Amino acid sequence: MKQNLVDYYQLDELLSGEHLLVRDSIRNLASVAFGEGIDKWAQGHEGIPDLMPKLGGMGVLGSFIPQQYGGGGMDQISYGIMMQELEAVDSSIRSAASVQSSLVMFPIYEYGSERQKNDLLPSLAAAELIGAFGLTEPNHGSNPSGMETVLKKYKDGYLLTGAKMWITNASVCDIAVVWAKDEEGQIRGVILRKGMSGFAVEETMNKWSLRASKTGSLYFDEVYVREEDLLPHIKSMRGPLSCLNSARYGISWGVIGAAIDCYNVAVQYSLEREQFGKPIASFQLQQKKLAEMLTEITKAQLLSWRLGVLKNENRATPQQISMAKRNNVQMALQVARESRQVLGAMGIVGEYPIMRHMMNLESVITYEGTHDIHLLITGQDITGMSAF
Ligand code: TGC
Ligand code: FAD
Repeated sequence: MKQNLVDYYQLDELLSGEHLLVRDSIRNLASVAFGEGIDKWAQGHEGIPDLMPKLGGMGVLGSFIPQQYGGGGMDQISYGIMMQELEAVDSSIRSAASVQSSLVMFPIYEYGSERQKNDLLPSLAAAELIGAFGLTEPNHGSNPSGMETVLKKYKDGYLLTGAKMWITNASVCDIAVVWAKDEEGQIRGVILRKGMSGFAVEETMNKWSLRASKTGSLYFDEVYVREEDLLPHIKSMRGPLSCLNSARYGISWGVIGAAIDCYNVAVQYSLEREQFGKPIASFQLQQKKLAEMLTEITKAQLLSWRLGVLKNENRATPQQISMAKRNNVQMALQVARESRQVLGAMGIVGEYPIMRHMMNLESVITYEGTHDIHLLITGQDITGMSAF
């Protein structure tokens, strides 16, 4: 994997010394740990060996969680930069880090009891525990409020019944933060542990996208959960949706990494490949592709950087996050498609990362809210009217 800097608007000047250090070190660490094997793992639909311990060792799990709970105590821009450097290698790697950080550690930190935080967050940061986040169901994807997974009062606790589908790290998780409706119709977060009676997992195979990531289903057949297994400080859809804000923000940065990786390969290839006695880089049509890619990457960088500043100040709205997630994923997918064309037939082989990024991004444009849903969120913000 080869990844050079793309900094057309001197955005590095807006980053602190710590941000630059984070970027350079995660870039190197991720490249060494995963760069060489990623094509083989993705082609083989294999899990990445020791993925979570390696991510834990890099300090990318819960980088924004305070240090007293084992996190990195870093700011939101550092988190975004980490996601960018991981996704420059493969979206599967960023996925694993964003689920653990934004979808498992974040809700425990934000809505958990002091005991839950002390018990779980340091182990999640160190990857001694692997977490999963269960919101999507077989019948409810874009509309999670319709969820059918239920919590019914039983003795001193509850019985959890239902199923979640398309869950990253389902088959390898030690714990799962699962969202369910209680008898009053309130949305509750439940922390399940592997091995609980009635809790089963199943891996989803045969994916053409995110092939190096583990995806699966979670099944709950009257799983007995104690009161202390519930997140005490949230009883609303605001719980899971606020986790999505954090993950979507990270994705807005992450996909820039994938786009830059594709763009760099396309530039290099166009300079080296000759047709009609000239480098293909000399043809206007190829230059148009490269110029547009660089323009779009630069615009996406500005969006994510500004969003990071707002997020650091606790001022980023969910709607602003939707705009950045939607724009930047679409941008990265477009860059991957155009880059693939620059490489001609060579664009489809595993020696180059482009096709793998492109296929991965087909999932990224769907998960964490589809491209359509994020547009409707913006539409609602403009008009005040819901078109869901
Ligand atoms: P709505 O009635 O609008 O809101 C219900 C309550 O939630 C609040 N809220 C939010 N709070 C924080 N952040 C947000 N983004 C929020 N959006 C809404 C809202 O204020 C209200 O609060 P309260 O206190 O009044 O109860 O909700 P709705 O049911 O109409 O749904 C709105 C909609 C469609 C936008 C939402 O459901 C949605 O975003 N759907 C997309 C589903 C989605 O993104 N699923 C992702 C699953 S996780 C995943 O994909 C992980 S991929 C992992 C990987 O990287 O590998
Ligand atoms: P649907 O909601 O059925 O949508 C199908 C199509 O209809 C889409 O194009 C959508 O945009 C469109 N549509 C839906 N509603 C409207 C509307 N009102 N107006 C216009 N168009 C509409 N979920 C988790 O909870 N945890 C995870 O860890 C997780 N990991 C994932 C990993 C992968 C690899 C994938 C692919 C998905 C993952 N998901 C996860 C699930 C993901 O969040 C959902 O796939 C996503 O929210 C969309 O739901 P759906 O697939 O059911 O599509």
